[in-house]
Amino acid sequence: MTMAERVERARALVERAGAPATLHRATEDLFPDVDGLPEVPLSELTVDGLASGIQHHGGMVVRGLLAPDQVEALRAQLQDGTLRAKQGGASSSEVDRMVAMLIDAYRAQGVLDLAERYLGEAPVGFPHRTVVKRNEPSAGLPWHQDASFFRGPCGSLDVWTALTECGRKCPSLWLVPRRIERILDESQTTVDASATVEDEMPEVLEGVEAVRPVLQPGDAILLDEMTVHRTGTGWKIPSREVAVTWFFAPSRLPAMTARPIAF
Ligand SMILES: O=C(O)CCC(=O)C(=O)O
Repeated sequence: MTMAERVERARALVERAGAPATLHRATEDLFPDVDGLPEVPLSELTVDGLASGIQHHGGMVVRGLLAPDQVEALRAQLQDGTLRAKQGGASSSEVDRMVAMLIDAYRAQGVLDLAERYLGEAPVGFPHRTVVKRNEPSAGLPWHQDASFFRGPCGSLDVWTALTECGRKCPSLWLVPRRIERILDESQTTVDASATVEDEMPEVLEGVEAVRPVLQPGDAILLDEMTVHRTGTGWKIPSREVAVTWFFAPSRLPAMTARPIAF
């Protein structure tokens, strides 16, 4: 599917969407003894585990979310650097191929199916938030919640997958391993650091320590728009490579200027 076809298909899904679909709720914490983020191999990832990780711990680590051959195929697309469609969906054949490859990999690994069961509907995304990227040390985001950018809670799912080792020689993410139910700074609309969020951090971190998972290629961090996180620290190599996709229920799509895409 080209990006234009994905935009068309998503338009139909969003038009058809009725009342907000029900997000899969974690009735209990399936990882009560875990202080940081729960970790499971992909073969043990269930929708209850996912809900528990995100809604009780602020996120979770999934080992081997992408297989080695999928990681290598995606990395091979990065010869010319980051591949990202424009917000409006303007694309190129390289970006179309990359998105198709990423979505096919998610489908083959059961991630699309899991996202659908968790979100309550077949998911859609945004073109500029479905990305395979190579970052250099100058890149990075400060502490934030994506709910600030999405203008409120929307029950999303973010899959942040390392394509190179991330955490020792280059950053993964720093995350607050607890559920935060309020938006710390609703006016944080850019990627600039927010003094309000910085002021809130001591309270947000009271009694817990921020975590910075060490990921092997193919390992992923799963989080949502309420998770307080930032780019990790510690660059010892020139670049890192990562695949990031935000999944949304069409009936709870944030009001963004970008046009959604179907997977
Ligand atoms: O990739 C990163 O370092 C940060 C990504 C992030 O925080 C986000 O997409 O919300």
